[in-house]
Amino acid sequence: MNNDTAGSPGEEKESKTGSNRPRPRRRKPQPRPKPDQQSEKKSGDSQARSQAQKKPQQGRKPQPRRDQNLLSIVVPCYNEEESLPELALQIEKEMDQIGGKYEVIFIDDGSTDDSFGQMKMIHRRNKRFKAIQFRRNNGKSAALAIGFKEARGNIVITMDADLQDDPAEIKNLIKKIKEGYDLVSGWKKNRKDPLGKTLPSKFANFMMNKFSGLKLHDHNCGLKAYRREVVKTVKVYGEMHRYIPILAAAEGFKCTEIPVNHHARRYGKSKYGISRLLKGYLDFMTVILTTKYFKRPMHFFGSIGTLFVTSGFLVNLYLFILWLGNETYLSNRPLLIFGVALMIIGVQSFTTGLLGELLVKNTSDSTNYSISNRL
Ligand SMILES: Nc1nc2c(ncn2[C@@H]2O[C@H](COP(=O)(O)OP(=O)(O)O)[C@@H](O)[C@H]2O)c(=O)[nH]1
Ligand SMILES: [Mg+2]
Repeated sequence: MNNDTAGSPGEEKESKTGSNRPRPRRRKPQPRPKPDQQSEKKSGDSQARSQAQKKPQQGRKPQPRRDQNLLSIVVPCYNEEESLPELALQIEKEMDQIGGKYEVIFIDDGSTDDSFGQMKMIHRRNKRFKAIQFRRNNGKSAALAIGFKEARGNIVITMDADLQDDPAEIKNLIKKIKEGYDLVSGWKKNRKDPLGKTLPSKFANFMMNKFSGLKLHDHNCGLKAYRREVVKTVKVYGEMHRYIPILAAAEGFKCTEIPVNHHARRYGKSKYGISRLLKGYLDFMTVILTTKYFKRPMHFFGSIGTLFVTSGFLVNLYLFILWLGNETYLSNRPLLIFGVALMIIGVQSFTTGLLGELLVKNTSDSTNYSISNRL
């Protein structure tokens, strides 16, 4: 309860009658604070009380407020203690040149080195730098998801913490966003990474271009710029950070890319090895299937089912004709099992599609389309 109950109906009446009794001290009536401003305006013991009430929910913050003129820079970080101080200096220098308000949100994803200690020092020096620390390592997607949730700016930049991305590119990304794009991805045209990284990456980009419908040279560049709506719409989890442009394009956002400067890793080592490739592949399948067929599973499972059932039927028809002509005993033909198996798999795929359709029809989510404007 707020102590600032200025202008309550009882008090109003008394002052109007002009009685001689000493007037109770009144404060100037103040406009009722908006719900999200309330916490800032409370004072004195009311604040203490509200803090005491909040205690069990420590760490839970109200939704961050939007700031039209703010640029948010989200930096996921895992064991990058050596790079952080220099990265902060580079960002500060760049932002001083660009001008305007900005915030940097570091997400320390359960680092086992002193990354968070470095973030603390940077924060002490410059309060525009904020840091969130996960208790354990949750992965880059989780870190980005929290960064996106916390970001208050109208434009959100993401960049790696390892000094491989160049903050000098921020202005170019913003320029492109202002041309009317919702997402601008960096393209490490002259990538300074070993062949063991660049080759799998080339293959992954080829597959993504082939199957997703969105053509980019470098889907998985850490350096990107987003219009706020994109980061508040696209759901990033698992290892989905690689596919944000595809997910955004599937929602109807306008995506493009610009070539960006890339540096060789100076400190520490790369966190992405072969083991993450498999996860990436599985997430890729999920992205393709959900973005293309989420609202119409029958189109996917139904067509596979139909293909299988038809092939099985043709195989068995062929055997049947031979059998009619007394040319073969069916017990001698393994092809029969193949034909029957094809038909069974086909029917199963078909019914899976049907079940999927029923689920889509019955979930409240089935009309959850991303809307850009209303009049
Ligand atoms: N939050 C989070 N960030 C990570 C994780 N692994 C890597 N990163 C960050 O993602 C960025 C790119 O990682 P890096 O190892 O350099 O990948 P590479 O550039 O493809 O070799 C760096 O800023 C890392 O600190 C992780 O598990 N969680
Ligand atoms: Mg890197």
